[in-house]
Amino acid sequence: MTKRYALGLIAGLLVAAVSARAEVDPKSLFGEPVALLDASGKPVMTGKAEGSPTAADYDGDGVNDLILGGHLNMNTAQGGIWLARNVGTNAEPRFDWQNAYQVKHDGGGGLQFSCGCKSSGYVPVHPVDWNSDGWMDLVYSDTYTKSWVLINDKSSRERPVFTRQLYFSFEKRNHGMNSGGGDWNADGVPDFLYMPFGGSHYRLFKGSLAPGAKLPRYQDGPRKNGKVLKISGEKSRDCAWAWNFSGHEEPGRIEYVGVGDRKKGTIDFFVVENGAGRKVGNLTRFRGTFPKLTVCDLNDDGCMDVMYSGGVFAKLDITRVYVMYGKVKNVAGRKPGTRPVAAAGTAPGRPAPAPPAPPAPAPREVARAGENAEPEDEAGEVAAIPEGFALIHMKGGKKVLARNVRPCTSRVCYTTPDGKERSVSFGAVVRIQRP
Ligand SMILES: [Ca+2]
Ligand SMILES: [Ca+2]
Ligand SMILES: [Ca+2]
Ligand SMILES: [Ca+2]
Repeated sequence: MTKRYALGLIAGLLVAAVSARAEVDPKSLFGEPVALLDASGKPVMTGKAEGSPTAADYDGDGVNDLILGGHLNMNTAQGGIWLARNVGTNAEPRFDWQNAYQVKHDGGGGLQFSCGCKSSGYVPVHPVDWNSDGWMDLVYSDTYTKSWVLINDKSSRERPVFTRQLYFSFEKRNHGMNSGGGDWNADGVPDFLYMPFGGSHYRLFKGSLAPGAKLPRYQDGPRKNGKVLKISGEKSRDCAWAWNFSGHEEPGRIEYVGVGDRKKGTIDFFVVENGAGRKVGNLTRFRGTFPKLTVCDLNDDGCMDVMYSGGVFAKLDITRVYVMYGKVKNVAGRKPGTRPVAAAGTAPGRPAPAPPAPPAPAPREVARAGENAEPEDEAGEVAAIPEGFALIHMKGGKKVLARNVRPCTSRVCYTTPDGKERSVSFGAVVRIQRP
């Protein structure tokens, strides 16, 4: 073998190795779809056509709750937004859909609006903190006329009432103006993606995170403030949510999860490289038509997850809500007052690239033997909840300090500070407060 030939061979192998690494196997990034469960352990069936799910901790108990935009039922063009508390844990969520709260606004009426027609209007919802006051606000779209911001009036954590203000008006009212979200500019902060005219182009409203804020806000309207993202080739036209899913994103590369074929219900993985888009592969298929998806870290394990639901004119059974838990650590830890840490060689705010990891067991609340717990004082108030513990607020005002709080056969089980195993019915728990 000549020296020149050997060098050429090595160079060729290196190129092949780099190319092989650049191509992601989308299915390796996520677990199999899991149907979300209700408080009794049965799959949540929303009964809301074209349900668009996401999650955030709206009541501030440290556990992510379910947020769903959709139609009032399976055969109407009227839309609304519902909140369902997570009465389980982040690792083992149970959503109290039976007592889902329909979002109210401006004086207390249930928010209800036309979202176009019965079969194609949907209500994407984004949890935000628009005014950085620590209370969850919402951004939503009615698909056909406008996007709106709902500002939390801070009257109730559990049953919030919002004041509605215009985000921006759409350019026409005779087209389905779709939308998506996630991080499109590689700064680690979710953005709002406007996909007008059935996704004919993408317009980006950048997200920002105030110091100490847990939820972002987006760049202000009007519509023309959004920057057009030029993407040639294949792209999702219904719903597109970007993130550094593989942990390997480089400058000029965007990974996103989108609805591929809405009638077949396919949810696919796409990559944009220097403005050229392509579908890398299929992730899953929703059983009904018109699925809608979002990305969020539902189980709060630092790996971005994909949530989806959908269905119209169909049996309730179709309206389940699914999550595909992410397997790659790609969400920077955000504690109050901190920002995602920029790693060397990555864009600001990006977590350090990490190779796809094997599925890790979902994080559990670890019981720490011998840890001193703050006792309840006479007034029933606990000054500070020690790390690893939660405060269970019971009906009637009783509060119990507990660790290892988890759902178990339609009850809430927990361990007392002195190590005793106890349980209480879901119905007796008002909320679970974490430090
Ligand atoms: Ca919560
Ligand atoms: Ca707020
Ligand atoms: Ca961003
Ligand atoms: Ca996750």
